[in-house]
Amino acid sequence: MSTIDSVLTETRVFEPRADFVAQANISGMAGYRALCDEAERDFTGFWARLARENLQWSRPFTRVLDETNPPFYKWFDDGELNVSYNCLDVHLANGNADKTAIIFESDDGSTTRVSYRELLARVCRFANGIKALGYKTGDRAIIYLPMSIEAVVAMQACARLGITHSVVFGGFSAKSLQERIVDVGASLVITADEQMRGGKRIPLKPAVEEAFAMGGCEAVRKVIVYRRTGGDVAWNDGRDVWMHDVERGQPELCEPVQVNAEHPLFVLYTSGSTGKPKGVQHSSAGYLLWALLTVKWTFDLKPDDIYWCTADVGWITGHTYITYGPLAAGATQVVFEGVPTYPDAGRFWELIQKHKVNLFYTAPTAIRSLVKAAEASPPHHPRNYDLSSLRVLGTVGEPINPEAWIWYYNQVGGGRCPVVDTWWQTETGGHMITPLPGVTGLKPGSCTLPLPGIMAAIVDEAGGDVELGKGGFLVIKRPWPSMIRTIWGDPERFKKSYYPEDLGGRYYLAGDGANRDADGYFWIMGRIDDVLNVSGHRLGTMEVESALVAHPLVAEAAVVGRPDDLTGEAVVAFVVLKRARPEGEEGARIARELRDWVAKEIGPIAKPKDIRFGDNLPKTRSGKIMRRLLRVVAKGEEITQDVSTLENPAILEQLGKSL
Ligand code: 6R9
Repeated sequence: MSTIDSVLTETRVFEPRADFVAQANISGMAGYRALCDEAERDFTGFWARLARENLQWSRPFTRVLDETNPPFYKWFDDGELNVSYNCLDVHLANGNADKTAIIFESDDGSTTRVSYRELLARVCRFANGIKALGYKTGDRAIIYLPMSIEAVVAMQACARLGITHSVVFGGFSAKSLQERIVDVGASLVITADEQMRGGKRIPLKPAVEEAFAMGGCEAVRKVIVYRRTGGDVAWNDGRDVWMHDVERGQPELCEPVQVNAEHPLFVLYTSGSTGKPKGVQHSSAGYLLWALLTVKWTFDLKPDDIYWCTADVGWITGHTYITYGPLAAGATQVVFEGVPTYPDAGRFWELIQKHKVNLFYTAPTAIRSLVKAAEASPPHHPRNYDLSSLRVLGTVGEPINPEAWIWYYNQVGGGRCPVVDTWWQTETGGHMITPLPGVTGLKPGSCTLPLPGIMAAIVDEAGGDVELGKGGFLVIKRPWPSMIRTIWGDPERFKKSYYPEDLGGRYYLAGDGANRDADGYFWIMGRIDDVLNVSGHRLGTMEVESALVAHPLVAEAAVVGRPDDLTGEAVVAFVVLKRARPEGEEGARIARELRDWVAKEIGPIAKPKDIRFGDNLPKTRSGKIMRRLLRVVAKGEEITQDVSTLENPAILEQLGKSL
């Protein structure tokens, strides 16, 4: 890794505007440095202060960080609190009972608003109902729901009772659902009859039936069903119960169960390097603290802001930046059921205009597809909407190529709004490396600097620091409150995956390669296994992708390595053009043009040996490109892996064809 040379040539810097800095929650480099210095000087004192100032404890902690059994760190571990109390009740006590908590925008465009008072009442009634069914602290519930107020209610109700939830994204298959029910040992499943996406009904409850038919789910006593569409569903009388019947007649007050700070709030499954998903276990207090602080810091949230994160609650982004962080911060947020392209490609912009959204958080893959859509359909270009309410734009999930960044900044943000490119992971619980809108000069494509208290660094194979400008492994040298506590049921795997002995067993290994420029800014090069070695030169797949996407014809590109006799590895590029997929002679001509382009942008070494054109790329339902599959396709091998998590499996065959 130490020989990675960053070949990104991005040099533009966008400094924060003085008027923004003046009003920012963390104001200017001096404000940022003061917090970083405090953390350096007195690490535990820094975190203790923040935890005391920002959370309501039913039993105050006296111990801050327990490092006696690394890497099983504990935070605030003699303290007690309730997460739902800290997200809801606190706002009733401070005069915000009637403030809107959620503006729910359904697929068909109707809007429902709930205030903090109403949301608390719903959470309490549902929690009381679950309690009446015999559930209690320590039980595990699987939540398999569409984007809805009900999903937030279900998660918060679990938190209120100390029931550990595990949300399974509604797009996941019955098989994935069954595996998670079994692994987490769930005794309760909360689902819906169907979900609505892009004007279509998609069944959910039938997948639960299918999962049960696969066996292993015998511990599940009840299936609670939210009636979303009223569609016909099979019913098991002893086991199934409607959500509205569970809530009916229940009191609007439910005493929160005070749990230990380390109590597992949730387990969320994520892909690892092997086929079996890992159940990432998060804590209660440490997790919530960072969810709350990062909402205030990264998005510069103000009391009157309208905030919108487009993620699904099935992903970590939806957990931290919809269900927990914004509510703990007392924000008003949009929760959106639908998809960005329905009824047309202007839906996001129309929603920002309609609800006067100030803080907008989405994924680079969404931005890239909207760039494409805006070019194909000029009426739905963001310039045709009033987006003047926007103040901060965010991205998450993958590196953003500078071209998409610039489009986002100019076309969506009107050249006025800072773009916070937030690097973090399911395992980190919240933002780790990100610009702060009133602090950091922005460089398109860089997630810039670590947040205060986050000891991010880049090291070599032996765990030694590398010099600025040299690439390496991204690590976090000290524990932080919202970190993963373990892999559910597999502490050994937790240790091996994230605290490898080669690095001394003390550094958290993120699994990303990264580089730091002369200003100390971090540039994420993609997953370690996505770094290519071509003729002894290391290349980030992301860098080649950035170069390709910079070409005027290219909408999206994914690059993988393929073993090559001559050069060790060869670059294979999968490309989606802004126009129809080219074939034959035309395809060959455009491929040549793109090769020369990459050679010009980066250097001849990065020239893709093989370019395949597709109508689309294989993506998970969360929008991540499945490079693992593309590597198989690039080698011309048959796909034997499970492709059930793919949004569009048919695309694989098309991409398998050489020109
Ligand atoms: C929050 C989330 C984590 C992986 C991570 C990295 C990539 C996320 C990024 C980014 C570059 C960013 N990633 N944010 N890469 N810049 N701003 O996405 O969690 O689904 O666990 O993915 O996503 O490779 O390691 P998760």
